[in-house]
Amino acid sequence: NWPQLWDGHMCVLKEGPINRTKMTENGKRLRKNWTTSHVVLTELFLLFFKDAKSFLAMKNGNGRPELCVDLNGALVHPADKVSSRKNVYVISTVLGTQVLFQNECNIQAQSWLYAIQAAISNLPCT
Ligand code: I3P
Repeated sequence: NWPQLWDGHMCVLKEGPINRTKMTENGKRLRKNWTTSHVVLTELFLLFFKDAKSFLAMKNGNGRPELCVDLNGALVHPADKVSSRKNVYVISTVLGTQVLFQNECNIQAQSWLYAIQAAISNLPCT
């Protein structure tokens, strides 16, 4: 028996496709591996799914996200120097994970930045 992340009361603040890669885990740099994910912003977590279908499946009790970023105490800011891509932002968590996200469209990328910043600032550990 596995605990379920989705309790039916979780509120989706924003969702949609985004390019992302993990860059650091437990404070250690990883080799980047960019993929397109379906990302779901909730009040507590930024969830990365393979696609929108996988998110739907999880809501029905099947499966889990590929990556779950704890927003409590996290930081998000522009990260131009760590990638050759444009419109790259980094989320850093208290546990030493860093995830980069990127969109070719700067308005799209920025709207994710603002939504994530707003969610973080509503959490106790800021
Ligand atoms: C990496 C891959 C990444 C790239 C990274 C490369 O090569 O091309 O997309 O990051 O650049 O090393 P490989 O596939 O062989 O691991 P960006 O696209 O973010 O620039 P880096 O070495 O400058 O991090």
